[in-house]
Amino acid sequence: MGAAAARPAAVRPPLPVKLVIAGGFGVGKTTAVGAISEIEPLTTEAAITEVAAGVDDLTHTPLKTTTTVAMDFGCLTIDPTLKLYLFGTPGQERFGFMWDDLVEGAVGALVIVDTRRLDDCFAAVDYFEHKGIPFAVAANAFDGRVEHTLDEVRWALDVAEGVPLVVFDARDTGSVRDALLVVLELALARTRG
Ligand SMILES: Nc1nc2c(ncn2[C@@H]2O[C@H](COP(=O)(O)OP(=O)(O)O)[C@@H](O)[C@H]2O)c(=O)[nH]1
Ligand SMILES: [Mg+2]
Repeated sequence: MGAAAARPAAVRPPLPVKLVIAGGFGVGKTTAVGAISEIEPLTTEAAITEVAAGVDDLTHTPLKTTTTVAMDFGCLTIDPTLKLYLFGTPGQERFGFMWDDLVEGAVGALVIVDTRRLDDCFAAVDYFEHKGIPFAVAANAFDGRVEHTLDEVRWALDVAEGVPLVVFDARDTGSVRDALLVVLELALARTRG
């Protein structure tokens, strides 16, 4: 018997589980990773340039002065057996080529949407639908409210019946945690078949 097998369960390192935090520009991905990560989140924010300012719609995010150019990274220990590694996607479509690499090995995804800009959010939902990666959709309650009922959001984004849809606050640790647990449940249900 190898040394590893003889070790008691308590000292075994937690199982690493990769989850992706996706969604369009300015929906709250970096905010969510920052709210939940137990390590100082690694972000690749860069100042929004004059050029990008014309490309990325800042109407609803006027205070946003930085944008994620590669990804966000954070982690969260769920219990002694399980640790989540969170990978936040860059939101802009011109970085779309990175998504296939970023989702490699992920067991699930949380797709964050801003209900004031549903048009910008469809691409991310569509992406995970086609990839066959289990995902949940989380409407970020900017200023404590969402613009539409969840039924309207589900209809507008064409979210399938089996895909959980929740309202959350990207700035609130407990709220982000609850949303991630929904994704985890979904992923575990998938592995159990
Ligand atoms: N009022 C409010 N602002 C938020 C919320 N979530 C994010 N923000 C702000 O919205 C902007 C975009 O968030 P960010 O996390 O950078 O979006 P990302 O592009 O998806 O990473 C930032 O200025 C955040 O401070 C929220 O729930 N309520
Ligand atoms: Mg970001």
